[in-house]
Amino acid sequence: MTFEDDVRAVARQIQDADAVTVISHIDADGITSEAIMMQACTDAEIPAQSVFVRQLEPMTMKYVPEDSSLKVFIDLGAGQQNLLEERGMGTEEVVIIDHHVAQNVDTPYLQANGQPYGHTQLSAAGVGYLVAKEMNPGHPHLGILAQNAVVGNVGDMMAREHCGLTGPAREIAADGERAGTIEILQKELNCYGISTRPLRVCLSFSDDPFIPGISNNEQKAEALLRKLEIEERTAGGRQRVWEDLDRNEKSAIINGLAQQMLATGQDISRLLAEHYIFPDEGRGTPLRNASEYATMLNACGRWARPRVGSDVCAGDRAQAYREGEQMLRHHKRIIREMMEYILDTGTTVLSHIQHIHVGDRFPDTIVGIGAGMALSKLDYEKPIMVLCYLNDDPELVKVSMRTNTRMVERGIDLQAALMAASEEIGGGGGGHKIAAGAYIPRNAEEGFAERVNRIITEQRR
Ligand SMILES: [Mn+2]
Repeated sequence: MTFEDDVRAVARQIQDADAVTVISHIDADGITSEAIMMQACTDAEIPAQSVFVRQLEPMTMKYVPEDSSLKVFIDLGAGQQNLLEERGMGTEEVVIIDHHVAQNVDTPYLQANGQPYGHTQLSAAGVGYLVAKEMNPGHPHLGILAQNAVVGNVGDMMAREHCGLTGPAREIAADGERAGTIEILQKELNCYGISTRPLRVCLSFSDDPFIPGISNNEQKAEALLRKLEIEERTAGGRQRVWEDLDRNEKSAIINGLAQQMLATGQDISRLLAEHYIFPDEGRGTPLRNASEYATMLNACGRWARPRVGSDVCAGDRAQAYREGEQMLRHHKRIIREMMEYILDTGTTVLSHIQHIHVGDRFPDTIVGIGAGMALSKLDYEKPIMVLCYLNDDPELVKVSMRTNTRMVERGIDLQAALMAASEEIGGGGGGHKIAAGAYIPRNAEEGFAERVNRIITEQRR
């Protein structure tokens, strides 16, 4: 079997279903995945409904209806097949579209997953797109679905490692380009917020790559723009964004940044990246490019309104779009408040990490993002650990850790550190080298930071 065979088999099983239930996850990849599958079912005239869950676990299995519909698990399921087995679900009742590591179980559930075939930079929305394309040849909505798929992939950091999408995910972007719904900008500055962030903010927030003298320093970013004689405002007084700049202005800034990096011996290989623009969206709006679009969807999901995001993906630019914008503003405000709280309160600094406990001041769903933002203003060599209480579980403490690419290059692996430290005390953790989280019992909170500090000390090269 090849990956293409799996995609085809999954598409056939969905096409043969009398009714479908899509079960998906609440982040940008999950929301776009759901939107793609729902559109694919509508176009194939299959009655479909959907369910969003924060995670697929014993507690949330109750949201999966016990009816005769085909259950399409997307962006989840591969690693939780035991739960499907325990529920007594047969192969005729389930398909899985995922990109997470698959569990080995006795029931051979049909699955489309690029991961075992080496497509490691293809998220669930990407696989869902391939299934949708297979279900409806000459698909009327392929251009929009390609957009959704690119947002899901970018939201799941599939463009990060190689400064752009690769493999099948890149081909999906090219499908969108052919359909006229995506514009691929090559060799642009590798930064976030090219459609909405004022220039100096956009430059000073970049930390991958880290630009000495510019990253974390808005005044210096402003000084560079002044030196290069680049206007920060339009004639009408509006703050300009990266997308407003012309070719010459862009190259002047890129050259200026490259010089600054080379002067301090930095590697400039990550200075440029590919961006994915949606030309039908208004300039200056958060849906104008894939990464900012993904932020809006994440905001909807994290504040328990994934359906608002899903409606935006399906094309609603009225009610749902307004609500999405509100969620985004709220999301950014609370994250900023959390960052200010961390900076005002100060972290407890150990030899190799820094930590802070925010109690129940902020929802656990944004603590990791706030931690990352705060770290950009703190000693970057010491990964930050933020602990918080969960309002729905008094027994547990959530731990979020963030570091940056420079420290990962020096051997830091937060996932390994948190997994080792939390498993010793009956907790559990996961994530990536650069960002990881764990849940630990509340009575093991004391001394946990010191435990992680010891592990991180050993990792440092
Ligand atoms: Mn995903």
